[in-house]
Amino acid sequence: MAQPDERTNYLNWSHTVKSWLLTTDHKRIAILYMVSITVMFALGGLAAAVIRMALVVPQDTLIRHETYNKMFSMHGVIMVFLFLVPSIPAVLGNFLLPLMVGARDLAFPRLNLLSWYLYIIGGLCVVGAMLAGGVDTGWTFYTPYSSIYSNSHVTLTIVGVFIAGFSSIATGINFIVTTHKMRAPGLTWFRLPLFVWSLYATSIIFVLGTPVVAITLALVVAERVVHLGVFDPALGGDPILFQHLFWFYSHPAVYIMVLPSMGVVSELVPCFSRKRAFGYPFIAFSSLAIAVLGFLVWGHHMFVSGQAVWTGMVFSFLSFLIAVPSAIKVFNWTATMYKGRIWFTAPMLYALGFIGLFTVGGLTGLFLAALTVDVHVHDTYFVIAHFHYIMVGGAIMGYMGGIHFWWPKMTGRLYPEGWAKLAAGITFIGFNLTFFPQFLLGLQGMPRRYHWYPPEWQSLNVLSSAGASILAVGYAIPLTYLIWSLWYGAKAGKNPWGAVGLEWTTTSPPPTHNFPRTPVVTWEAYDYRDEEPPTEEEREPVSVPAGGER
Ligand code: HEM
Ligand SMILES: [Cu+2]
Repeated sequence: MAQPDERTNYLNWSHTVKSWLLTTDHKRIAILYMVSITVMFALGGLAAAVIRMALVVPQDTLIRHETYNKMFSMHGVIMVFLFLVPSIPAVLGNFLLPLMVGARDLAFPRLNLLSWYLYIIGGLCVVGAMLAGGVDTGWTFYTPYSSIYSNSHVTLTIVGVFIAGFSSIATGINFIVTTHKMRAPGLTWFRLPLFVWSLYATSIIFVLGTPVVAITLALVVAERVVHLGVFDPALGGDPILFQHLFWFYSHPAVYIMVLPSMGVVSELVPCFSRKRAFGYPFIAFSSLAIAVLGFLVWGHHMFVSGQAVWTGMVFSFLSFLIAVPSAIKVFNWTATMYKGRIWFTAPMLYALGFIGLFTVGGLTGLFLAALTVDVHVHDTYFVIAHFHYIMVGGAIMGYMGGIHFWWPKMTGRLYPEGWAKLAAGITFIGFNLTFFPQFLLGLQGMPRRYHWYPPEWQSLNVLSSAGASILAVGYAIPLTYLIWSLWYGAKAGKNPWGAVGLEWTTTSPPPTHNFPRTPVVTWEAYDYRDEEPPTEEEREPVSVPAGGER
């Protein structure tokens, strides 16, 4: 087998800083994003560590309450806007979409580079605001606190989130156009990998939702700076209007965070069960259904805001509906595994972790969607546990699974599988130990965002903090061996998992233009007919000269 690193590929054709900072290659931009979001994850994680340390004792001995408020705000803002939202789309999506559809790049390569710069500028504003003294509004920026009373760095933080929002919009437009226009000959919509469907659905939310939050946040700044009067009742405004506008984006945004992970899991499960994906069209359309329904349920965040009870009931009902497409996915993954020859690789362990933990998150979402239950547990640790089960247990597990699955493709190197399995196990245990006690705390009435609590809640809080330290170890191990593998890892062939999908037909790491010739697709998605992984020759695509078709 020809060793990939003997030829030029997207990584080694030039090593200059300029060739990286001015690249329009989707694969290099994906790497730039991967490095930047990892830094953000570390910053957000640091804030989480301070929060959990402070909560070990019922009274604050470690930090003052202003600092505590700033820590959870910084944690939320960074994790949501600068880590989870861009994570899978901007890293794995950027890298894989053109490879998966058999194209040379995204439709608008320079827009792609611009999106990274916007992300960096936005990120610098947010980090700058943190360094200048921080923000204390929570990631939700609720008015009138954010618009009138807070004397922290609300404006700079919002400017950062606003700018980073445009990077999401640019990515969304790029993905939508690429999926429509750049598919290789023979790659019909229903032959697309399910990951592409999930990116497509996510992109719809990017394009339709992000402008709303951008405008809303811009209005908060206008209100702070020139006292516009949109949210301030004294000036004829309405503070509840902010909540409507904010959640109109931010509920769909939770699906920005989890849909791409679902897409990753839809790739991993068939590959490591050596079976065709069960119910392909259902998985594909449930992504679109989630994208559409996601825009109709925002009021479930506002059950106790004083909105009419009838309105609450409608939102409650609609929120139950959105669980249906999520459940369809879980059902189909399970059915795909049924009677499959399951191969317990590290990526598959993460995928299994995703399925279990996402299900817990989704089911507790239904508790919260029940109007009468939510009145009791709104703004308690129950809500915190719910969304961490989905965003950490789900979205981040999916991201880790995807990184482990495609790492050999992205870098041309293999990582030590034993360490990877160990890390997946530690993550799973640490995660549950951190967040399961929070369900119990929430049910006992512990409110979120408080740093003082009665002593009877201490043991559960200590458990949670202990779990967080284990979780941190679970994330530190992959960081170490993945970096290690860049120099010392065994060389990866084209297709170490015997997976189907166009990205596995090119060398690892891929050449700058992805495929020597434009591939022609003659097979259906997830064509895992044999129990044994197929050989490389069997998966070699039929080829026509590059550019010959379009
Ligand atoms: C089965 C689908 C889901 C349902 C029915 C559901 C329901 C709910 C409800 C009713 C709340 C409001 C609770 C309250 O504030 O009192 C909530 C909060 C939340 N959910 Fe979900 N959810 C679902 C899925 C998700 C997903 C997929 C994510 C993330 C990827 C997510 C993230 C969040 C977040 C971040 C909050 C809290 C926001 C905040 O107040 O800071 N949820 N969920
Ligand atoms: Cu919601």
